[in-house]
Amino acid sequence: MFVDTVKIRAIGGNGGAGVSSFLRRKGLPKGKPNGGSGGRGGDVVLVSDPDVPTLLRYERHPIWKAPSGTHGEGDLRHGRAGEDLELPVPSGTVVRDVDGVVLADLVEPDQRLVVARGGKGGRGNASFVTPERRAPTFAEQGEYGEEVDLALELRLMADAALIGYPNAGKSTLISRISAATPKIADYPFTTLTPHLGVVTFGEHEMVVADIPGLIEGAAEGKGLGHEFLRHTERARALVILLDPSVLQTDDPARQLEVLTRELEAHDPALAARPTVVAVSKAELLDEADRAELDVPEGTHLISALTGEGLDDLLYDVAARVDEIARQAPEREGFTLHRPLRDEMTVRRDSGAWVVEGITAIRAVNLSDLTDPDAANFVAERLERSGIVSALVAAGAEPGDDVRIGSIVFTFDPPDSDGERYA
Ligand SMILES: Nc1nc2c(ncn2[C@@H]2O[C@H](COP(=O)(O)OP(=O)(O)OP(=O)(O)O)[C@@H](O)[C@H]2O)c(=O)[nH]1
Ligand SMILES: [Mg+2]
Repeated sequence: MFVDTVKIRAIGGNGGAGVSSFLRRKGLPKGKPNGGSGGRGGDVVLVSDPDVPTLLRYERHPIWKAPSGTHGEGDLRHGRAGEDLELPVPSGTVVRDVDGVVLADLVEPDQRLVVARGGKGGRGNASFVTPERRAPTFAEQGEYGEEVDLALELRLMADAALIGYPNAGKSTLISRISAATPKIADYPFTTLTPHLGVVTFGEHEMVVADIPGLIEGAAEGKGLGHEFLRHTERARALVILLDPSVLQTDDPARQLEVLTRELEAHDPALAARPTVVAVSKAELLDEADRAELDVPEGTHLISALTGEGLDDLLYDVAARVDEIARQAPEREGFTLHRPLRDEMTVRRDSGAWVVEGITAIRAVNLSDLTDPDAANFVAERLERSGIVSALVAAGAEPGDDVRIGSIVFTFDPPDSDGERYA
C-alpha cells in the first residue's frame, strides 16, 4: 500500500523529577542536601531514510511518544535520560505543522528534524543550595514533553516522471527499462499509486517514477484527480507518453495538449520542466500512420513490445536529467529553525489571571510549594522571568487570583506592601 500523506502526533518524553533528600550523619542535626536531578525526556526525531518507501507505518500508528527520563535519587544519583525516539521517513518527506507551515523538507539521507522536545529533568534539592539557603527542602518536578501535531507529505524523489493517459503503456515501459514489476492491463487506471524503478543505462543510473494515468479534467477531480502529481514536482525531467492505439479516443496531438494543460494546472512550474515526448506502441503503426502523426519535432517513437526507440529515448532523458543535475547538483533539504516555544501569555479566565507558556510552567514547577523556602524561591523566579510585570501590565491587582498550570495563588507583587507572596 502506498501512503503519501499522514497526520501524526509526536510527544516528547517527560523529564524525571528531582528529589529532595539529605545525608544524615550522627551528631549532625541537619543533614547535607543530596537529592539528585531527574533525567531529561527523549526527543521525537524524524530521520530521512531512502530505504523507507512510504508513510504507511504512520497511517497505522499515528501517535509516537519518546521515553521519559527517570527520577533522581538520594546520594546525588541523577535519573537517566529518556532515549530519543527516531522515526524513519522516506526521503522527500515534507513536514508541516497544524497551521500548514513547512517545518522541513527531508530530502537528504539521514537528515534529521527534532519535532517534539523532551521535557527537562527537575533539579534535586542539592542544586538549590546557596550560601543563604543551605538546606533547601524542595526540588523541581520534571517537565512534560512537547506534544505536537504534524502533517507529513511524501513527494517522491525521481529523476524522471512518466506522464500519460491511462493505458498509454507507462507501466509496460518502466517494466521494460527497469527491474520494476508493476501491474499491466488493457483497462484504464491499472496503476493507482506512483512507484519507482531504477534504470541503468550505460554509466547512467536514473530513478524513474511511473505515475497513474492522467485524463482531461484531472485538476477538477476527474479520474484519479491530480493529487499524485505532487510526485512529479521534484522530477528533474518529465516523459510524456502518447498512445496512438484504438484504446484512446483522443489522438496523440490532443493527448499532448490535454496533458500539458493538466500539468500546468497542478503546478505552473511544471510547464518549464525539461520534457521528452514519446509515442508508444509504435509497432502498431505503419509508415502512413507515422507520417500522419501530428506531434512536435523530436518526439520519439517507441515500442516497449519490440524495444524500438528505447535506447534513443533513454539517451535523451538521461541527457536532460544530467543537464539539470549539473545546474542544480545537490537537492538540498532544509529544516526550519524553530525556537523553543516560550512565549508567555496572560489572559483572564473565570475571575482568575491565567499565565501560560513554558517559562511560567518552569517557574512554579517545584515539588512542594507549601514549603516557605520553596515559595520564596518561586516568588523570585516569577519576578526574574518577567511574569510579575506581565501580570501588572495586563491589569492584575494585588489580591487577584493567578493560575499557572495547576497552581493557584494570590497576586501579591513585592512593591505593594514590601512583602513577598504569602
Ligand atoms: N502493442 C503494444 N501494446 C502495448 C505496448 N505497451 C503497452 N501496451 C499495452 O497497453 C495496455 C496498457 O499498458 P499499461 O502499461 O498497463 O498502461 P499504463 O499507461 O500503465 O496504464 P494505467 O496504469 O492504467 O495508467 C496493456 O494492454 C499493454 O499490454 C506496446 O509497446 N505495444
Ligand atoms: Mg500503469
